[in-house]
Amino acid sequence: MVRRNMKKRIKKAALAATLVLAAVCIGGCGNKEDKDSKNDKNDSQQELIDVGFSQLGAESDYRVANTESIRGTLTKQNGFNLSFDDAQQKQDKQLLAIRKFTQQEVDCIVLAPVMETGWDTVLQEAKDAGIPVIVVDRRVAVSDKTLVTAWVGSDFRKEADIACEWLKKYTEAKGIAPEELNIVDIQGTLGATAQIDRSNGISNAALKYGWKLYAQVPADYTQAKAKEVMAKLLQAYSDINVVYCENDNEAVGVIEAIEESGRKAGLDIRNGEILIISFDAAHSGLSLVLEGKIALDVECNPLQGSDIARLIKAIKNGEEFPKYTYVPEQAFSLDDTVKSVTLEDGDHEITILTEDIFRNREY
Ligand code: GYE
Repeated sequence: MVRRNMKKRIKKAALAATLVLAAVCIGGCGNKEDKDSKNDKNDSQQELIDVGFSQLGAESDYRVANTESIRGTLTKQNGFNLSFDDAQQKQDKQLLAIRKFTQQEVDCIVLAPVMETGWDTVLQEAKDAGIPVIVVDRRVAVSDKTLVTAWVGSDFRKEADIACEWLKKYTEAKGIAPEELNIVDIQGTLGATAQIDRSNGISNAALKYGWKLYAQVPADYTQAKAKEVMAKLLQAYSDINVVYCENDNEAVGVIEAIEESGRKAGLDIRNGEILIISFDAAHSGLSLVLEGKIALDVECNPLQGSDIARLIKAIKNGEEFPKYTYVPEQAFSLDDTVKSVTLEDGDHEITILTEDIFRNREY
């Protein structure tokens, strides 16, 4: 054991040196199929790569799919020996898990952080031990950028901007004036990157376009909390006509609250329906798009396993790797009033959801 750790330490010192040379930012690279990571196994005689994965929780369908994607790819068969830790949405538990992985001298730590701040010390400890850290999904706000070896995840601000531009175009097409929109934002876990970027997206758009944003209330990305919060909002504001839900599980809870209050979720604002916007495009969300209850669902892609596996191997082998990898995403609606929206980086098509597309989705 002692000798193994010594050997690992020497390997890590060499790795830490090559990391600095190897990290190159070559922009986003797509989510290649899991095949890739499976193909490059010839590792039967090779040592498995020890990976510690600190997952923030199991609060949503996105999260469950994200865990499955990563656990399903970092398998022994693919050359990995994975230790998994579920922090149940508690940062303290994630800090403990990272310290444990550092003490175990794993070859790589994968961290899906519950919030942005508070990581400097533990990540410095991992770096001092020569352990590369791959952050996935949300981001960490650290003063020393080299504490993060690489990152894989989504552009949450772009997701939000697509949603807001769609709302602008849709309501314009229906002849609804900006000041007629009475919006509430059901926020995610406060301090999480996805929450910060999605909340900023809607508050900026409301300001820019003259929409009324009645309230922004956190609901921790869960169905139960969102239902509770929405029931109160419906009592406080009788003329809400748009709900911006920061994930699908929240949208499910919000729709329950709307229906229990005697109102309807749908696209016909003029006839008293409440228009729902959501994020993730998980199975639960897309089935509500098909039912016409969610107007627009912007995908947040949890399938990051193959990108992560590829990164770990590149880091280990001292090969070049991208510092930031963005997973591909699209936006879905049943309604074809808005065919595409234009952001600074160009046009983004809105996918008109069909039964076929729905059935063939991976999560
Ligand atoms: O949208 C939500 C989840 O950080 C992208 O976290 C993630 C968000 C996702 O629980 O469903």
